[in-house]
Amino acid sequence: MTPGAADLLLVIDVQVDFLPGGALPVPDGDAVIGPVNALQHRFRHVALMQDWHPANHVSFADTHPGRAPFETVALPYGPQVLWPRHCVQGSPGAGFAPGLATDRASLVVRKGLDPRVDSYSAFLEADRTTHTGLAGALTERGISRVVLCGLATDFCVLWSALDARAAGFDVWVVADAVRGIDLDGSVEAAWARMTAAGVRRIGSDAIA
Ligand code: VGL
Ligand code: ZN
Repeated sequence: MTPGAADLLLVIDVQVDFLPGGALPVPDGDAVIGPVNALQHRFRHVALMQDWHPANHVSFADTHPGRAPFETVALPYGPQVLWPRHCVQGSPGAGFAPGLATDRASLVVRKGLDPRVDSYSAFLEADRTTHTGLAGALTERGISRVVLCGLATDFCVLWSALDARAAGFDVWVVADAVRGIDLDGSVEAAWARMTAAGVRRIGSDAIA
């Protein structure tokens, strides 16, 4: 694939808290930084997503007395996995990973700002009603294909890929430029769901 004017590289949540040593580390998460930087040079359009939560966010285990990280609770919009506190607005952990190139991105979009609603997806919050505005921004720029990379394969990359498909974009995920959290086989399940939805898997060596 040779990226052109209608192709966008969407970099999901390559942030300090998702790297080894961070608050919600994705195993081997720092391994995506090199491939993501290399990919950015091949695209005219690059957007960076940032998980950006208030300190009292509903996805944090410590917002729910007696609950522990990685438990699931029932919220008005459905089941919610509880996470260690991560990516708190303005904190060092919410910053982009050191070494991540950020200078070529024309869009930086933050998600998860509503204290009551999580948003794994770059497009639609977990209430499945509130839009981030990203689809509109891409459509206005003439983007028809979204190529995803970043963290985490089984949460924010998965939901962003599914919602990009639902919004009508052609969607590819760069297999060597993503890493997953993997709760009970969730990485495998994520690939199956993405494939079933028509998301295509590609290696970064096939993008030039
Ligand atoms: C993510 C869990 C909680 C992600 C964000 O970026 O995949 N996962 N918040
Ligand atoms: Zn989060």
